[in-house]
This record gives sequence, C-alpha cells and structure tokens, in this order.
Amino acid sequence: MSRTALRICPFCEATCGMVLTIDDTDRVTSARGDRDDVFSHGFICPKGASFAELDNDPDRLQHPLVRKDGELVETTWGEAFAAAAEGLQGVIADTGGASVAVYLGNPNAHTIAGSLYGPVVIKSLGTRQVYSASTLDQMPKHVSCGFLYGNPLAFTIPDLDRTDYLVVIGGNPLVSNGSLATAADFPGKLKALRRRGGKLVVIDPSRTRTAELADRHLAVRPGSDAALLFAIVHVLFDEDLVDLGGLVGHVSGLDRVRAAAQDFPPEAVAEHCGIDADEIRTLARELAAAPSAAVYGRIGTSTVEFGTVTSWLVDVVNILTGNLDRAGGVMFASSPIAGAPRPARPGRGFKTGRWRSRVSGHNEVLSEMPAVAMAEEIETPGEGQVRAMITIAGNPVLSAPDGARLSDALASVRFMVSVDPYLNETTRHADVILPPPPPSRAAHFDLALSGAVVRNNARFSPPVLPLPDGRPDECEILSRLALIVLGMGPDADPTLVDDQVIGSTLGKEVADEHSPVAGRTVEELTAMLPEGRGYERRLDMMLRLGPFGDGFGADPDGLTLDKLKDTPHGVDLGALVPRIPEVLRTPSGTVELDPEPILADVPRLHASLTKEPGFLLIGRRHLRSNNSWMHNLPALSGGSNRCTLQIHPDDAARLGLDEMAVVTGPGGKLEVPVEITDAIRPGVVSLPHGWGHTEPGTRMQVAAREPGVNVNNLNDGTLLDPLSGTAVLNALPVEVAPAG
Ligand SMILES: Nc1nc2c(c(=O)[nH]1)N[C@H]1C(S)=C(S)[C@@H](COP(=O)(O)OP(=O)(O)OC[C@H]3O[C@@H](n4cnc5c(=O)[nH]c(N)nc54)[C@H](O)[C@@H]3O)O[C@H]1N2
Ligand SMILES: Nc1nc2c(c(=O)[nH]1)N[C@H]1C(S)=C(S)[C@@H](COP(=O)(O)OP(=O)(O)OC[C@H]3O[C@@H](n4cnc5c(=O)[nH]c(N)nc54)[C@H](O)[C@@H]3O)O[C@H]1N2
Ligand code: SF4
Ligand SMILES: [Mo]
Repeated sequence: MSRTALRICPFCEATCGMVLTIDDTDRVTSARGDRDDVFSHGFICPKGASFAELDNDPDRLQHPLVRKDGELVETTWGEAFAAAAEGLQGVIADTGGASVAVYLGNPNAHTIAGSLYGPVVIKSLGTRQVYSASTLDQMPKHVSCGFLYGNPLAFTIPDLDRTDYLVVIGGNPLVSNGSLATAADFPGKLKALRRRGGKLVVIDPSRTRTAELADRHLAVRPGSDAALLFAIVHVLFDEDLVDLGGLVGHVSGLDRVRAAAQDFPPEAVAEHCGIDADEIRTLARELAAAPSAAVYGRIGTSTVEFGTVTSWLVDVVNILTGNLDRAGGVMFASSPIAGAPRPARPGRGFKTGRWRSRVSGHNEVLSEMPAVAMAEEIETPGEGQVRAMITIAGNPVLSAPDGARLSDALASVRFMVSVDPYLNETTRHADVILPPPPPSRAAHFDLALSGAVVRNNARFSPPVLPLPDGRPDECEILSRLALIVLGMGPDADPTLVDDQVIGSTLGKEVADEHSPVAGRTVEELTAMLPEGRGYERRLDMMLRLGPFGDGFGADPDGLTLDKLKDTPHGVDLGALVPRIPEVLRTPSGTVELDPEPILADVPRLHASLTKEPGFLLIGRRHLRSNNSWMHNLPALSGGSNRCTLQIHPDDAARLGLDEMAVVTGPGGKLEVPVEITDAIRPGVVSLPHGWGHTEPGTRMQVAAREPGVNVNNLNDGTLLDPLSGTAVLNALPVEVAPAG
C-alpha cells in the first residue's frame, strides 16, 4: 500500500508545496504539486518532480566518510564526529579558531539547519574567515538595501500579483523560477500580469524564455545596466517625472542623486548599453506613467562589476517613480519569524569594512569575506592563515571563480570537514564528510526565504520519513560541530545549543518593552515551548514572537508551530502591506537615497562608458539543472541541458566557428561545443555554470558521464564589485576562437 505526505520543495526559492507518494518500503516514489497549498496552488517544475530520484540517488552518501591512509572510507557516526573533533581541535589548539574558515553554500538558504545552526558554528569558532555563496550571488542587494533602508535584510520584493508594469533586469524566472522574489509559479504570475493588461519588459543580453513572453525585450550589453538605469534616473529628473507618492517626507538625498545622474543622459550611454536613447526615454516615461510599476533585478544585475551600484539604481528608480512600499510596486515582506513589529526608530545605519581581509584587504561585508579571496587566504603564509576548512552545503570548486586554484588550495589545508550529501569536486578534499539525510527525512520551514515572499505565508513540513537508527539530522550534525569547536567534545548533548539560543533570545525579549512578552519570565516562556527536537522549539519560539505570532498566549489566534502542524497546506497571511517607516533603520530614519560609498563608485562607472569591451561572457540556467549538484539525476540530464557555448550566428561566421571553440578568459582556457543561436546578442557568449565534473575521486556517476567544463576556470577572481565583494560572473571579458 502506498501513502502520500506533504513536503515543501527545498530545491529553489519558489518553495512549492508537493505531495509525495511513499511505498510500503518507505521509499518516496513520486512527487506532484499540492493543489491545496496556500502559496503554490499545485505548481511544480521538473526539479521538484524529480524529488524521488534525488531522495533515492544511489550516489547519495548514507554514512559518513573519514580519510584513512589518504582514502575516504565509510565509518560510523561516532567515529566521524570523533575524527572531526580531533582534527579541528588540533588546528584550534595550534593556530586558534580564527584560522578555521567556513564556506556556506546555497542550500543553506533552503534548510532549517543552515539558517538555525550554520551561524552557531561560525560564532563558536570566533572566526572572521567566513565565506558564502552570497558573494557569488545577492550580496550587492544586501549592501544597497543596507545603505538605503538601514537593514541589509530589508529586500524590496516586486508585488507580482498586483503590478501594472514589471521590468525584469538580468533575471530569467521562467527558468530559474525566481530569486529574491519567492513566488511559486512565477511563469503563471507573469502570464496573469499580461492577461490583466499589464506590461512586461525584459532587459537581458539573451532572448530568454522570459524575454519571449515579454511585451518588449531590450538586449542590453552585459555589465552596462547601471549606466542604463542612471539614464532612466536622468530622464525622470530631466522631464520632471519624479513623484515620490506616499513616500514624501520619508526620503532624503534626492538632490545628490539628481546631480549624479546629470552625467548620464540617454545619449551618453546608448552606445555603451547597446540600447537606443529613445528606448531609454520611453522606458523612463512608461515607468513614471504606469499606475504601479516594479523594477526587479537579479543575477545579471548583481554578479557584475557594478553590482551594488546597479542594485541601488534598481531601487532608486522604484523610489523616484513612487513605487516603493505600495501595492503593485516593490514592497517589504513580513516574515513570520522576523520578530514582532517595533515602533519606528532611527538605527545605527549600515556599515561595511569593519575589518579587512588579510591578503588583499577586501572589505568585510555582513561579517563575510569575498568568496574569491578564499584561495589566497589558504595559500598565503603568515599570521591568520587559514589552516582548516568547514564547508556546509557548498561546492565552491565549481561555483566560485578559479576553481582549479581553489581545489589545489583546499588540498593543502591541514584539516577539512564537509557537511554534504555528495562526494563531489569540493568535498573530495575533506578529511571528514558528514552527510545529512535525504530531504524526505528532514523537516522544512523557509526561514530565509519567508522574508522575500511575494505573498506572506507560513508553512511547515515535518519529516516525511523517520531517520534510520543512529543517523543524525543536519540540525544535529551542525550543533555537534559547534560544540566540537567549542572544545566540548564529540559526545556533548546537541540540545545545549538550542537551550543556549532560546535562553538568550527570550532573555532579550522579556527585557524589551516593545516585545509581546515584555515583563514575563524566561522560565515561564521556556516551559510553554513544545517537547520535541531543538529546532522545533526554536521555530515555535520564533513564530510566537513574530508579527503573526500568538505572543506566547497574548493573542490566542496567533501562530504557533502546533497551529502550522494542524494546517499542513499552510497558512496564507495575505498580500504584502506598506511597512515604511517601521522597516527603516537608517540613522536619519528616512530612506537614504545618497549613500556616500555608493556615490563614490559613480566616477568609476562613468569612466567605464568609454571602455571597448570585446567579447563578454555571461551565464545561463536550465530548467532541469540546479547550480552544480543536480547533474547526477538521470531525469534532469541530457537533452537540451548541456554545457555549450552559445554564440550569435554573425559572430560564429566571422570567427569561422562550427563544432568546437576555445574560450580564453583571465583565468584560463576551455574547449567547448558551440551552439549557434540568434537568441544571444552579438558580441556576447554564454556558458552555464556548475559543470566540469571531471575531477578525480568524486562519486557522482551520472554527472561524470556528461561532465561539461567548469566555466569558472576562465575566471581568475580578480574582478569583483568592490562595494560588496561579489565576484564578476557575468560580463567577463573573454576571447573566442575555433578549436584545433
Ligand atoms: N559562472 C557562474 N558561477 C556561479 C553562478 C553563475 O550564475 N555563474 N551562480 C552563483 C550562484 S547564484 C550561487 S547561489 C552559487 C552556488 O554555489 P554553491 O552553493 O557553492 O554551489 P552548489 O552547486 O549550489 O552546491 C551545493 C552543495 O550543497 C550540497 N547539498 C545539497 N543539498 C544539501 C543539504 O540539504 N544539506 C547540505 N549540507 N548540503 C546539501 C550539494 O551536494 C552541493 O555540494 O554558484 C554561483 N556560481
Ligand atoms: N533551473 C534552475 N533554477 C535555478 C537555479 C539553477 O541553477 N537552475 N539556480 C538558483 C539560484 S542559486 C539563483 S541565484 C537563481 C537565479 O535566478 P535568475 O537571476 O533568474 O537566473 P538566471 O537564469 O541566471 O538569469 C540571469 C539572467 O541575466 C542575464 N544576464 C547576464 N548578464 C547580464 C547583464 O549584464 N545584464 C542583464 N540585464 N542581464 C544579464 C542572463 O542572460 C540571464 O538570462 O536561480 C535559482 N533557480
Ligand atoms: S519551482 Fe523550485 S520549489 Fe518549485 S518544484 Fe521547482 S525546484 Fe521545487
Ligand atoms: Mo544563487
């Protein structure tokens, strides 16, 4: 007899609800969309539909691996934690916790463990050697929101369901299913926008599937969006189209932005951007005239040389057209675990560069160092050199620039622990691999993404299947690691971590006069938390203290974890609501439109207008792919999901390209199959990332059959957005020639 169970999909930011079918041997056999899910209403994509294949992948590690005589061999959990303790404590005893680096990869945003326990591992080490996929992704958005709103987590989310005019810049949600705009069925929402008479404009060097759906596609030259957006700002001021709407009185710094935009009339940027000045003017006028409009920027605006300036300008345009914090514009989501609203108050503002990286002097951003600095921090001897490495849910050998160099660097550290289900290009360097159980055996709650939703909601999936005897879940794995680095040994009780966090959180809340639990006692509140695993107690606590929470009984209708368990298809918490001034934490208490560090980067942008760029490399994603780690599933491999170099027919003819090309970038050379297509702009080539499954000693058999090449080996990692430390992964200068 088979049965079904509900589970939120953890594979991308869309957070679709799924119905899993489970057979009587406790195997997940299939997945379909959950029509009753309050957020996704049945939507699912090919990756979600492959849940069973991923859950049962024979290459997924079932047991921890420990290096013995140079080989990674299966071992028991007891032995694995003991080996991790010995190795890490050895390094900490000699060179301190500060010499241990941590790299957090993308799936941390999709697990309870990554959000709740990853930070505890870092804190326990007391290290500043912290790296993550954020500096390969959205860090510019954090920095621009940090400066504009005083809160680097206050992401502006396009109100997809209500907008009249949507501009998508450097995103391809029909394929990626959206990012920094958590919306299940993003494609359906774009189609609905068009059906209700709204307009969709896509700005992308490639005629993507999203561009094909659009009313207008502007095939911009890669890396030039900041100039394009500045020209829009110029037109808004020049033609007197600035209208702050409801934000009047909440915005400062307008004059300095107007002055900065002086140097960017459409005519001055048109050639650089490859977009006619008239098109730019039209876009500015339409944005200003639309009843509501939202400019939404993603990867193509962020992993570029002017990532922070571009992300800032996206919101400057939203603000100048009166579209910030209003229905149909860009809004702030209300995460159910974000803490109850407090009265508006000025904050301390946002700062970067509170410390600098040891070797190249990169600024600290959100307590992180740029991922591109990892290799040099390992390689360069001296005080503070990285001697040990912990990777959690990351594969930077494929996802970060100059993978070959990083691979060599990882091979040289004294000790490395990886928390990862696969033996892959990165984890093959580990001395201990601690594999989390498959997703069917983990609970799910979107802690990170619930702050980026296009519609507020709360959903919880308990584990669908029990853990095998003696197997820890990922929350326990990370708790134990935290206790190990604290010197408490491999056998310390992992619930100590939760007790500590709960005690300190509640301690602060009861002392805060604006908290829903002000004046109560920690003991009383702690006793109200449910019996059960540590993460459940923490989640219950966060929900109850959140904006929709029961305030530990203060509002009996409010959310608790029990309530979520009783509503397995989720709780809909309504459309986004205007929240300024409550979200603002800038020193002035206003939206600070003119942050000094950003304005200081504008002359560099202006100087770039006259650069002759040559061939520019961009990336792309495929519907049946997910960064580097889903190429091992037969259902997602082959067909059009291949690692090819897309190039325009005119460029191919001029260069005499047919089957294979050699691409040369600042970091190296690759030979790749050519795919000639007029979807891509002349002067631009595209290669997807996450390929290059050719390293020896991995255990991903399907992926190794069609390995592709690692695009990031073309990149030496020296180009980055200086304000955020984010790597330049798009608009990388390359040369292209026929192979042979
Ligand atoms: N050239 C180029 N490079 C890029 C990009 C690009 O567009 N172009 N995109 C960048 C972006 S946006 C990102 S986010 C990064 C991603 O960079 P990374 O996060 O470093 O890379 P992923 O390929 O996502 O690797 C995820 C790892 O997590 C493991 N994993 C999967 N599920 C779990 C889990 O539940 N628990 C644990 N512990 N591990 C798990 C997988 O086995 C894999 O090893 O890549 C970046 N790299
Ligand atoms: N199927 C699938 N879905 C995914 C992922 C995946 O690997 N596969 N990865 C997930 C992750 S980690 C993330 S962060 C999101 C990313 O989500 P998106 O940002 O929507 O993803 P991409 O498909 O990389 O879209 C980036 C677009 O930017 C364009 N572009 C490149 N350079 C420039 C430029 O300089 N200017 C402009 N205007 N456009 C440019 C590219 O042509 C591409 O169409 O997707 C997530 N979803
Ligand atoms: S769109 Fe994302 S969340 Fe939805 S099924 Fe696909 S991978 Fe899962
Ligand atoms: Mo990402």
